[in-house]
Amino acid sequence: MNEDQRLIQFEARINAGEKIEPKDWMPEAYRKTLLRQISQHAHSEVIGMQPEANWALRAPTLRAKKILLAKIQDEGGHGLYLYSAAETLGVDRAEMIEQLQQGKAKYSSIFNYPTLNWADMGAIGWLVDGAAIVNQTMLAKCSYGPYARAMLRICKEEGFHQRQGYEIMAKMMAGNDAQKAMAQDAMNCWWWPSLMMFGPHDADSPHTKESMQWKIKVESNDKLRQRFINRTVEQAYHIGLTVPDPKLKYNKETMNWEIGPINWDEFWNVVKGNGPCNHKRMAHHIKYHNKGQWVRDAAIAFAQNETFVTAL
Ligand code: BYC
Repeated sequence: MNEDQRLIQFEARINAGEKIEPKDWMPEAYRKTLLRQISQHAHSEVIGMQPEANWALRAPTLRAKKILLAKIQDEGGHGLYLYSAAETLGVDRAEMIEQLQQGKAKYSSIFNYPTLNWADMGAIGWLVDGAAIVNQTMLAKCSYGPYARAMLRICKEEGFHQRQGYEIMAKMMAGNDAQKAMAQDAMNCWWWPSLMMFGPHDADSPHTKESMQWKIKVESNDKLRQRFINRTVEQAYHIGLTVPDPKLKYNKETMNWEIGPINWDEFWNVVKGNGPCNHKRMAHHIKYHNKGQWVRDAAIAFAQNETFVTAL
């Protein structure tokens, strides 16, 4: 078969709803897009541990601390599933991490904002994990088998994360005026950056068309963002939080909550490395990655020794 015939067969498999597996033939552009997206996703999970770890030693109760520690550990696990899924496309984890540290690979814009008080933990769980679930439930239907399967496991855990965050917000909104003000402040800080997590509007998204054709994404950035808005506005109202958007209005015909304009200058500024915490996040990652070098060396030495002993 020549390249054109292979492409026709590949697209027919995708249109028939089949999963593409690592050893199957795939166009180079499909492999590259997946590698870019899955590695970015893996980096996001790992960098996303940092804003939450900031509160691991300051959680207000033992219960809250145990839940937070479990959540942070889950995020590390998600990173591992995702690096493993990305490795099936022919690049190893060390190389992906090098790309991240050299600024050649991205991670989600959302993790460049600071977590200054406990309500920020609530907002991350409720809004950030809430947005991630909407995006990842869609990605569980992705045409690439290893990515889709990783998403199934991740989404189950994200459900708990989202409820953990909503519980923190609901508790604060049932508290005194100062606690209510903290929760509202966190809502004000995290609402717009959470909407930006879904990426640029469809018309400005260079990858959406091809990614949807190959079912890497099965729904567009705007469609997912709208689903998240509709869910979250109701949840905010239920516990007495105000959505920080004076233009927010319900459209009875489309049954959608319509929002005011998103500040895309802020988004691109953060993506380009100029958000409030970009430098801090990367410096922390590099420092602790280097500190862990002895663990990786020891693991490799152990594996080599095992091979040596088995060979004897
Ligand atoms: N941040 O054509 P587009 C979590 C970039 S972690 C930064 O729409 P695509 C959690 C995009 O890469 C879960 N960059 O791209 C963890 C592209 O740039 P390049 C995180 C963004 O890929 C710990 C350009 O903009 N979730 O839940 O078709 C604690 C044009 O965009 C962003 C994921 O990673 C962004 N937000 O669609 C708590 C989801 N958005 O590469 C919670 C996986 C866009 O051409 N990723 N860009 O230079 C995806 O689903 C897709 O990649 C996106 C973007 C929807 C994000």
